[in-house]
Amino acid sequence: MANDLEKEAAARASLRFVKDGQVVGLGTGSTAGHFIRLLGEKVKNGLRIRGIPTSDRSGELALSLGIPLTTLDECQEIDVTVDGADEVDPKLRLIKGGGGAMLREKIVASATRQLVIVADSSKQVPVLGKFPLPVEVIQFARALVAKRIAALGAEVRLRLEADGRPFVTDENHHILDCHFGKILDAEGLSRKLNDMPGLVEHGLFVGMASTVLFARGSEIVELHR
Ligand code: A5P
Repeated sequence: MANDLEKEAAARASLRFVKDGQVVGLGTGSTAGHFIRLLGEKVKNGLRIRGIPTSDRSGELALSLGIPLTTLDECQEIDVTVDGADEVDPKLRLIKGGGGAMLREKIVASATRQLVIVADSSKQVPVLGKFPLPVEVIQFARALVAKRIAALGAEVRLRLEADGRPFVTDENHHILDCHFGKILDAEGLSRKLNDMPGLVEHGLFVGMASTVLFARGSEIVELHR
């Protein structure tokens, strides 16, 4: 619960990065959900923006709040995106994808001028890797990719739903949660993963976040890259 209050506080602090007339990337997860709800209030009060959601569920939430949406087909330049993260290191490198949306999240982040990450204090880490790295794979290639990632030293687990069936992403792929332990070379690991055929995307976001807003109790800590 304390974490949820921090998540909401961080989301509230990010509102000042959103300006009238902008195209806004809408992240996914509980912290981004707070942001979308708060943004919905601003839209009701007259703020004119268009949102690009990073998941079906964020899109549905935004529409339910009256936030107008656009798509990457219509608009390839996003002014600002506000999204959550599972871990953030001191160089603002991230692990994302705990909610399974990192493929669209990374695409939207790559088209964004300013990526603002909002997070509770538990997400701030000295080194990435305690949180298992989510990797999205084409179902056909799942076992092969799992074997190749295991050869890099990770313990690899297929993400499952509560009923035991594989979790399926918005793009109809599966997710492998990869326990690497401390990731000391995030850039190098990112490159190795990017080179694996059948691997669609992974949750290492390197050099993408421009600002991170951590809430620690009622205080907001702001970091810039
Ligand atoms: C969604 O795929 C993720 O990248 C989320 O941004 C991340 O898991 C953080 O989620 P919470 O805000 O729910 O902690």
